[in-house]
Amino acid sequence: MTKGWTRREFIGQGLTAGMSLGMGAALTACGPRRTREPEEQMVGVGALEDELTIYNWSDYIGATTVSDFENEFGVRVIYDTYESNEDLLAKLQAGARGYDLICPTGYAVDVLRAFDLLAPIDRSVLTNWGNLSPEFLGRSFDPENRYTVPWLWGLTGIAYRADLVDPAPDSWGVFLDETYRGKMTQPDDMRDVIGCWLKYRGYSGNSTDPGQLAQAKADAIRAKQNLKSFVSAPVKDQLIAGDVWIAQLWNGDTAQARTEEPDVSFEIPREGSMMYLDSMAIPRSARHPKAAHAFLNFILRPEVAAGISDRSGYGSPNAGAIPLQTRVALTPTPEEFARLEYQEDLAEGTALWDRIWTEIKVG
Ligand code: SPD
Repeated sequence: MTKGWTRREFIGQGLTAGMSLGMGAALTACGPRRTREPEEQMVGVGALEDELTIYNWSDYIGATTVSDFENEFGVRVIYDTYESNEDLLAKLQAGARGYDLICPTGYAVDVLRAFDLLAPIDRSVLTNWGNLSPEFLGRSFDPENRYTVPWLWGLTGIAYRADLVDPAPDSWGVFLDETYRGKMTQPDDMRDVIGCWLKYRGYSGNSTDPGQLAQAKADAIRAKQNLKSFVSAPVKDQLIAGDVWIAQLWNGDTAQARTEEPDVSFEIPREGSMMYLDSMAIPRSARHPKAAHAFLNFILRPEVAAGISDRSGYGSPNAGAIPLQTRVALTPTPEEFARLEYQEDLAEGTALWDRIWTEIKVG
């Protein structure tokens, strides 16, 4: 039903369903859910299509994952990247149809499913499925894993230059401190920025309480005066160059920066933080479902999953990959794990988050 929607129609449908878009970017889910019954997709074992188009986060794959797949399966891969769930959703919302595989975060899967934009996965051809660790299966955004294959998990924390910052920042409150004004960044990511300010005040990073969100907004606007910018992936180079000293950043991106600049360190703030699971999914408009399934089964091989985790610095949900990894990801201690909270769908609270994020960005 969503195929061929214009942006305006999509937004209109979203608002009808109780959804909203902030800054022309965030497509988020709440309100009435899809009506389509669960279904099976049977892709069978026939000849693969000769092409596969993947749309993934930047810096989020192994060094040879794509070329190894191309060589073994004789499929040409077109690989494109994005920097946020909002970018991904906006692209799909604008009617992009060329993608065979995408990599949304859990709460974005909720949105895609609500709009019936995902095709079910044929698990019968995923012979390597059993390598996945059970703790990453059956998450709330896809309880039966009908639509998603876990890819990587990560968390947001504070990356900083240990040679330039003293003491080490251990609180989200560092972004309110003028000492490092102009040398700090936060990601261009609504869920992470508002989430951190909620955590700072002791609330859930998924809160939809208007009073708590008003407090988070006030903190975020105050912190913004001290920021160089809201920036996501490019901040790695800025940390390496010393243009940025303190950044709210994801653990894997921090690990990537650290391979070039050993003084890049990482802290999980004492108030706690958010974690997430990103998963591969097949858009309903995919043109190469057999090749997509072949790729999914390929990345479920332990050695392939290990290569993806090693290169990106993010945690692998593949239990078989862990002993094969050559680089240990920046992994939380059990005590730090206890302070982490999964980012979940905001449902009816989405419109309020969108509005607050808009106000933060223009405030
Ligand atoms: N460079 C890849 C970063 C992937 C981050 N994905 C999840 C973001 C959740 N807010």
